[in-house]
Amino acid sequence: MSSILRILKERFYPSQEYKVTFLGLPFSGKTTLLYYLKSGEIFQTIPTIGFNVETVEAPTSSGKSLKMQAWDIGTGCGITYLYGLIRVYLASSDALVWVVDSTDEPYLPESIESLQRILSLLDSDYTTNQEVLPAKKIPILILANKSDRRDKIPLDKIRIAFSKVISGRLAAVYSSSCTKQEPFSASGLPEAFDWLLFAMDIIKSSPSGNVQLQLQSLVSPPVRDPNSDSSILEKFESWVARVEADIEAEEFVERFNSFTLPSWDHYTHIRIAYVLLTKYGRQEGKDLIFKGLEAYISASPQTKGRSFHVTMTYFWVQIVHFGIRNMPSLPNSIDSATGPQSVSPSDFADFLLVNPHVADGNLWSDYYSKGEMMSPKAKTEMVLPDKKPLPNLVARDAIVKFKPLK
Ligand SMILES: Nc1nc2c(ncn2[C@@H]2O[C@H](COP(=O)(O)OP(=O)(O)OP(=O)(O)O)[C@@H](O)[C@H]2O)c(=O)[nH]1
Ligand SMILES: [Mg+2]
Repeated sequence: MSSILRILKERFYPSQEYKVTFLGLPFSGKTTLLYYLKSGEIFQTIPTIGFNVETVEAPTSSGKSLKMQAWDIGTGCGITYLYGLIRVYLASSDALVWVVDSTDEPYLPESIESLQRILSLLDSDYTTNQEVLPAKKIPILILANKSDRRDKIPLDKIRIAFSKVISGRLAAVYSSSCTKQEPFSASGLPEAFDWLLFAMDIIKSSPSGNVQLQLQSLVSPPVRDPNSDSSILEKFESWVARVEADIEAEEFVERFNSFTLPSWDHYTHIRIAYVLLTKYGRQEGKDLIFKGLEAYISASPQTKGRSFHVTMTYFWVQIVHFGIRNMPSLPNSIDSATGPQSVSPSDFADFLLVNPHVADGNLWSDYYSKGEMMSPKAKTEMVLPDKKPLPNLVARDAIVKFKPLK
């Protein structure tokens, strides 16, 4: 199934450039780095859910520029639940940039352990292949980030700490910083990316050929890691397959309005939100979702025993709207008042690819306690989250439009 993901990734994000995945624990600075490379500016970020995909040009100390399609995998919801997805996305990457918050000593062991786990997963996927162990071949650039801060861990200490994990692999540790604190500094990056460019060039021209091609020709099924939350990955992959065979958006809306949808489950809810928000914009789309769901639940035999839940509906509308904003090229002007737009099913596949977390039906529990979400009040009126705030669209849009926050 993972091959479906790889094919879709290629279809929506074809690229002649190197494909590089930015990963690391939450708050390490991945998104700040991505948008610094994209625009030369430092933006105020918010924890990323879903992915940010940008074609960026990194400076190198040799003067060559490294053009790459960069995937910033948001770990704002925690990295643990993403391992299954990460291994799939990494399998079609040319390099991994592992970002470490070098001011956060208590979390250094967790950062090392997470990288170790990801590399072991990659290795185990391919142990049946005699010729190539991708995790040993894909260059790994470890950035000891936030090096502008006085309380940083010394670079040598970070190098030693990561040495065991990266031994035998094509890997290097560099310090880096991206900050708008005075004096403005973005340093260490040219040296670090020079190494990365060099390393990727070596692999590309290595006698064993292009790692990418070898990866694609592998047919062995991935080895399951019992500790990894692969259920999300499986669900997500089944969704992607489902989109391919799903009815067109127009028919989907008609059948929603006539209470005759092919099924009534989490996938259907997300597609309803996606189609109506992209077709009618935020204001009208939200009203149609609320009214439509309420009417559907009271009229259709498919929804027997269910009742309409205001806060849950609002939560998913917000997550889907945020996810649409996450897409590198917005399918339609979601906030415009220009009237209904046409939406193709492939847009929805693209949306899922960048926002795989929406397949997790329990995502709300990152924001709300069970007691709060299941309270009678939350059912009938919008209740604010009691664990952490919902993703903030205003801040996200500021990043998307590349306007520095004053
Ligand atoms: N001082 C300093 N702060 C930084 C640097 N890079 C990022 N930050 C700050 O660190 C915080 C987290 O940065 P993000 O880029 O959002 O981190 P992230 O890794 O994308 O986090 P998630 O999306 O949660 O996975 C923000 O407040 C940034 O301003 C840096 O080089 N120096
Ligand atoms: Mg981020």
